[in-house]
Amino acid sequence: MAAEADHFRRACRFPLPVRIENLKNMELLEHIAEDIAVNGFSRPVRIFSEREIDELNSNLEEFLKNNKRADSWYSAVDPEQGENKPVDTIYNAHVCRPDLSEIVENQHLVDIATRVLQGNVRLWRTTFWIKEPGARRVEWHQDTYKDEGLGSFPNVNSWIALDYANEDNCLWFVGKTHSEIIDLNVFKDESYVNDLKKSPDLPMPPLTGKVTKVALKPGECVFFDGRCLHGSPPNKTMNRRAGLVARFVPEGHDFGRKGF
Ligand SMILES: O=C(O)CCC(=O)C(=O)O
Repeated sequence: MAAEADHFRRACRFPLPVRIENLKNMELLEHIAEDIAVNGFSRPVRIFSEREIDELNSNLEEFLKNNKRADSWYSAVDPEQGENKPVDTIYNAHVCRPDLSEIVENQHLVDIATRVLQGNVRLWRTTFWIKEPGARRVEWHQDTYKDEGLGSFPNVNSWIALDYANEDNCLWFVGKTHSEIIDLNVFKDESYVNDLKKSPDLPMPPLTGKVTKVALKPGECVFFDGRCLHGSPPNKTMNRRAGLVARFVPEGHDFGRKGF
């Protein structure tokens, strides 16, 4: 993380991580928008204070325990050895929990999405990503919703850390990959698939590019274009690593019947 932090520090005179209140400062908003335009993902931004995130976590504790489900869509290749517990998700919890919809439709998040997408936005979907100790990697992917046939569309995601997401289990991005859709055959590359089989770790991506690991503390957030190639390593820590992602799209974007 040190190299990435240095890169951001050089690019911006604000200390890291920047605080969401400072977004009233248009200059900072511009920096975040520029991060995403250039690299596909942003520097870490603090959304909630420690007290606020502790309170949110205690309000969510039972809900997460009772509603999380083992997911599998992100996994094309199982490792032949090593721990490989599923990743748990909860989709669109904001629809039934007004406290969550208030959080994800927070004006600061909407302001960033509006600036990045250059027009009015709407919240499209949310997902809790819950990695208990031993939960597997999320393989390298672009959020193009292949199964739903949604393809490439303008979007901005805010992934808010509920727990510590350290360099070894946070989101990893390959910068500058958000401007085109990667051919699915790239993910079938023999040496990449062999790496996936050999070990439960997240291998190097199947294309050339700079990998940046955006470590976050509870209450911090990374913004990204879903088309920026991303993934996350297995959770080898003794603690849960959970995050809540809110996905924004242009207000008038029509997904047809499937995308709601
Ligand atoms: O939380 C993770 O590990 C994966 C998140 C992700 O792929 C996403 O939000 O699109």
